[in-house]
Amino acid sequence: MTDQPIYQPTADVQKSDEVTEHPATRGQGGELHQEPAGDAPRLTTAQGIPVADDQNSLKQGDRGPTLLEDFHFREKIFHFDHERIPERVVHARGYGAHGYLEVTDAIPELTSASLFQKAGTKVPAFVRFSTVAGNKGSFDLARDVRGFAVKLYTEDGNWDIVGNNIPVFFIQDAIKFPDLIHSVKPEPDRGWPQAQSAHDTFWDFISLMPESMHMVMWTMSDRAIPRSFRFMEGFGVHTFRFVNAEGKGTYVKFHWKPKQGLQSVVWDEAVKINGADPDFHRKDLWHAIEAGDYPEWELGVQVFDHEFADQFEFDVLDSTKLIPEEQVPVRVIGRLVLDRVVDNFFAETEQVAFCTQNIVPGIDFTNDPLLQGRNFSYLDTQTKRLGGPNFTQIPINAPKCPFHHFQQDGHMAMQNPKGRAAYEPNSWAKGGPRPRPKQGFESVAEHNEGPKRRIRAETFADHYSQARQFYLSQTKVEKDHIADAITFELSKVEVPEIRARVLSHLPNIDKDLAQKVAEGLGMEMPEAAEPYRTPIDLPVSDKLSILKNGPDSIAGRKIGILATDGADAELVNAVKSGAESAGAMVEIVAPQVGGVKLSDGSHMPGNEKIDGGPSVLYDAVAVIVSEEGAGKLASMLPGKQFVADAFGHCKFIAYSDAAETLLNAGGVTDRDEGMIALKSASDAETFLEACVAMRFWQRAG
Ligand code: HDE
Repeated sequence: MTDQPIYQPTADVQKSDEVTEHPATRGQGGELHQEPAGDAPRLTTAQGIPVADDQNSLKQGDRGPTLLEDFHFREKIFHFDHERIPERVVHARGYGAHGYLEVTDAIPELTSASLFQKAGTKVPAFVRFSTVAGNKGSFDLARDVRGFAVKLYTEDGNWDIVGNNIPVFFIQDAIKFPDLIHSVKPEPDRGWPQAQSAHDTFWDFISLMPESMHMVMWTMSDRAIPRSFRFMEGFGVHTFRFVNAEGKGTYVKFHWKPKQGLQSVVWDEAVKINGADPDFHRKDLWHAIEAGDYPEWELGVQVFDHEFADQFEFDVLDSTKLIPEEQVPVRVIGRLVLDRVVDNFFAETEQVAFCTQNIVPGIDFTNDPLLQGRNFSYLDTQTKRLGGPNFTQIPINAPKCPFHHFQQDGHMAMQNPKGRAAYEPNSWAKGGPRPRPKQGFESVAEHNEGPKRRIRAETFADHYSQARQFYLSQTKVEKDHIADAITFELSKVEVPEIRARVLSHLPNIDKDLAQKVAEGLGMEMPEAAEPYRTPIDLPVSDKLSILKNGPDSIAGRKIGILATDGADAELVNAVKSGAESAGAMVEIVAPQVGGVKLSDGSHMPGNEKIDGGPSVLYDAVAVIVSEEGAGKLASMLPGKQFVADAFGHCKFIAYSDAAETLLNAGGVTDRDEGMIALKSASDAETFLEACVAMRFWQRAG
C-alpha cells in the first residue's frame, strides 16, 4: 500500500430515490469503506462470494500485471463475453408486452378449446411485434411486414398464434422460405442493405415468383409502414381448424382488429422517423402502456365449412390468398389487451419462443404447405437460438397450467423429476403422468391419399386476381402510395432487366398502375408477363383499405405543440387540455428542452428540443409562438423543417397569429382547410375535431 492518495475512477453519484451512493469506494489512504451504503444488498459473484471492490482488477503492484487469480474479474468478463444469443434469423427486431385475452363470446359448438367454453374467461397473453428483414439493431420504420405473434397461456397449455400484420404471404410452399429471406436480407458479398427490400436480389426473386404478387401489393402499400404497433391489424394467415367436442372440424382464419383503428405513416415520414427516433415503435408501445392507455384488439374469426371451401375461387390452403370479409364476415369472440410492459427485455422479449406447432385441444392445423413447413421450423430454430431443448423451462415460455412429462436432462435443465420412473408406461404406483385418451390433444382424422410427388396443386395457380382486388379496393391516395413505393423500390434496383421483369407483371394487376410505375422509372412498358391462369375480376373489398377503416377519435394519438417564450398561454393550455381529455398525448417542443415561459408568466416544461422533436414524431401539430420566438425559429433549419414536413405530410396544423413568419419561412404559404388558425381558445376544439381524420389528404392532390 503506498502513502500516496489512490486515484478513484468513479465520481460521486448524485442522490435520488433510485440512485444511492456508490457502495464500495476507497478512501484517500486506500482503505476500503467496508459496508454498502444504506440497506443495499451486498454485491457478490455469481457463486455468492461477497465482492469487496468492483472498480479495480487484482494486480501485482499498483501498475503491474493483472493476476489470473482474480476470479471475480474473470467471472465478470466471461459472463459478458457470453451475453448474446443468436438473434432470430427473421423477425430479429421486435418488442413485446404482457396482457390477457378475454373471451367475449363462447363458441363450444365450434371448438372444445378450454378458453372458448365460457364468455368472460381470461387467459394471460404475451405478444411480440417485429419487423422481418432487419437485424436486432435495425430501425423500426422499415418498409416491411410486421410480425404479430401472440402466446396464450391456456389451461390446456400454450397456444401460439404466430401471425403477421398482412393476411397473406409471399410464397405458397415452405421450401421457398430460405430463398425468399436470403433475397431480402443484405446481399451476401457486400453486406447491405439493412432492413430494406429496395435492392436487386429481392426484386430479382420476386420477379421470378409470380405467386408473390398479391403480398407485394400489400408490402408496397402503407400497411408496411404502420404508425405504431397499436394501429395494426393482425392475421393468423393460414386456414386453421376449430374442432368441437364431437370431433367435428370447421375451417377458421384468425384476425386481430385494433380498437384504436388503422393508421400508417407516409414514406418520407418513415425515412425521417428512422433518423429521428429509430425506436419509435417500441417506445410508442411502452409509453402507451405505462400511461395506462392499454392497446386493445378484437379477436375475430372467419369460420367456414368444406362447402364454402369447395366453391371459393381459390384454395383455402393457399397462403397467398385471403377470404374477403364481405364473403365470410369476421365474428368477434374476444378482446386482447396489453397492460404490462416487460420487466426485462432479454428475459421476456428476446427469449420468448413462439412455435406454430403450439396448439391446444380444440384447434388443429390444415395441410397448408406453408404451415406444415413452419411447424418444423419453429421448434428447430428455438432449440438453436436458445441453446437446447429446455427453452420451454424459461419462465416466459413455460406453460402456466400444470404440466408433467418425462423429458429430462439436457443443457440447463431446471425442472428435474424425483423418483425412478423416467419412462412411460411404467408400473410404479406413483409412476408419474399418464395420457388421457378423452381430454388429450387429438388431430382431426382427415383422410389423405395420393401419389408421393413434389407438386403444386392446380388450385394454387392464380397469381394476380387478388393482387388486383387489393389494389382496386384502395382509395386514390393509397393507390398513389403503392405506385410511388414500387417506383421507389425499383429505382434502387441496378439491373434494368430486373426492373423490366417486375414491371411486366403489373399489367396483370392494373394497367394504370403499370403505366404509372413505368413513367416514374422513365422506362418503356415491357410486354406483360403471360399469366399461368388468366386473372378474374373480383369485387372491391373496403376492409382491405387502411383509410376506409381509420380511427374515430384522436385517442391514443400524439399531438406536438411547438411553443416559444411568450406563446399565448390560453392557446397552449386549450390545445393541451383538449387533446388530453380526448385521450391523446401531448408533447411540448421548444427551442430549449427546459421549456418556455408563456404569456401569463407560467412555465411550461419541454419534452423535446426542436432539433430532437421533428414534426414526424406527431400525428398533428400546433405552432403557438410569440413574434420573437417565430423569428428565431424561422432562422433555424429544424424550425423551418418542422412546419414544412407537417404540411408536406398532410398533417393538420393549428397556428397562432405570430406563427405566420415561421410558416412562410418554411415555405408553407397555403392556408388550406387542414391549416387551422388559432384566434381564440375555442379554435383548439375545431383543430382537435379535424385531427380525427388524421390527415388532410386533399393536400396531396
Ligand atoms: Fe415465420 N419464422 N416462417 N412466418 N415468423 C420465424 O422463428 C418460418 C411465416 C413469423 O416474435 C422463425 O422464432 C418459415 C409466415 C413471426 O419471435 C423461424 C416460414 C408468418 C415470427 C420462422 C415462415 C410468419 C416468425 C425465426 C415459411 C405469418 C417472429 C425465429 C413457411 C403467418 C416470432 C423464430 C417472434 C419467426 C420460420 C413464414 C410469422 C425461422 C419456415 C407465413 C411473427 O422459425
